[in-house]
Formats: sequence, C-alpha cells, structure tokens
Amino acid sequence: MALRDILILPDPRLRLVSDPVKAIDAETRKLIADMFETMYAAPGIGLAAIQVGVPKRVVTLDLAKKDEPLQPQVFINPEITWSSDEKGVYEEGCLSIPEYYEEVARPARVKVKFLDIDGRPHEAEADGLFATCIQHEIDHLNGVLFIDHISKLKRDMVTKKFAKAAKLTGTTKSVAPHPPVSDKTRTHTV
Ligand code: K1U
Ligand code: ZN
Repeated sequence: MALRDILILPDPRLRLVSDPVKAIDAETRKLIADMFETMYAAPGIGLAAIQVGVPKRVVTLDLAKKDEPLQPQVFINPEITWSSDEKGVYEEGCLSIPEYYEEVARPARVKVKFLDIDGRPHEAEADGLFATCIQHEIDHLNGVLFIDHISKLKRDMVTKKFAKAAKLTGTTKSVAPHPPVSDKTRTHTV
C-alpha cells in the first residue's frame, strides 16, 4: 500500500468526469488499497479516485465512529437509482478543500447500485451520513464539488482563497503547461 497525494482546489483534474471501471484487475485493487491508506491518513470518511488523480469511478468510505472497528466499504461504478424528495442538511467537508465546511442540502435518502471488489453487483439504501457521503463522492466522479451546492457568493469566496494560496505556493496547474522559458528567450530578469 502507498499514500497518494490528494488533489487540492483549484486543480483542474477535480473537474474531470471519471471513466467506468472495465476490469477489477491488480491495478484497480492496488488503487483501492492506496485509497484506503490515503483516506485513513488524511483523515477522512470518504475518498473518490479522482482526488488522488485517477479518473476512474471508484469510491472508498468508512463511516465507523471513533471507537468502533473499521468498516471499509468500496463502491465501484456507483450509480444513484432513486432519491427521496425529502432533503437532509449536513455540514460537509472535503479533503480537496481543506478546513472549509458548509451546510449542504441533498436528498435525505438514496438507493445506490454498485460493484464490490469482486465485481459482484449490489444495491444499498442509504440515509443520514451514508446518504450525504455517497452523494458527495459520486459528485466527485462527475467533476462536481460540494461548493457547487452552496451560494455563488460563498463559492466565489472559497474559490478565490484557494486560487490565491495555490499561486503563492506555486501549485497552480494549467491544463496545457507552458514550455519552460529558457534564459535566451527571457526578455527581463525578475
Ligand atoms: O470526499 C472527500 O473529500 C472526503 C470527505 C467526505 C465527506 C465528509 C463530510 C460530508 C460529506 C462528505 C471527508 O472525509 S472530509 C473529513 C471529515 O469529514 C472527517 C474526518 C475525520 C473524522 C470525521 C470526519
Ligand atoms: Zn470531497
């Protein structure tokens, strides 16, 4: 197992739509093992593969409380098949938007179909934190972040804050990176 780096807003890869898993092979099983290690170390209660830079439809969750035994769950190619009209409000966080929490309203109950690590199909009914978390993670697979569910004013504030931090730390990524500027072509020295 290995710890992987978690992508941080405004990394453009967080906006990709992830591809379905075609075969649960050794590479997929290694990805899942690494995702659990990364999620527990963060610490977090959920993780989508794209958060470690892999655009595959894989989600890990563990909703066990502090003193309970671990309850690792993996969802491959998860799909919401039914959502309640009733909404539930939960204060959400995101490992890709560290230290920012905001209330989000989502369907209070959902049904989700998915494959387990052996490729067997399942359907689960989720409510409470499970419903919130699986919707948050499936959003990640579609390039959607929880800040897309809050007011534009709050979203713009947090987006600007993280863009500024990325600029200061030099971690801003562009989709097509500029080629390095050689000393010969540089017109002035900063
Ligand atoms: O997808 C992610 O970024 C993970 C995220 C999942 C999530 C949390 C809350 C509501 C919806 C989705 C996190 O795990 S944020 C960290 C967190 O909530 C937490 C961390 C340690 C203990 C308990 C909670
Ligand atoms: Zn998240």
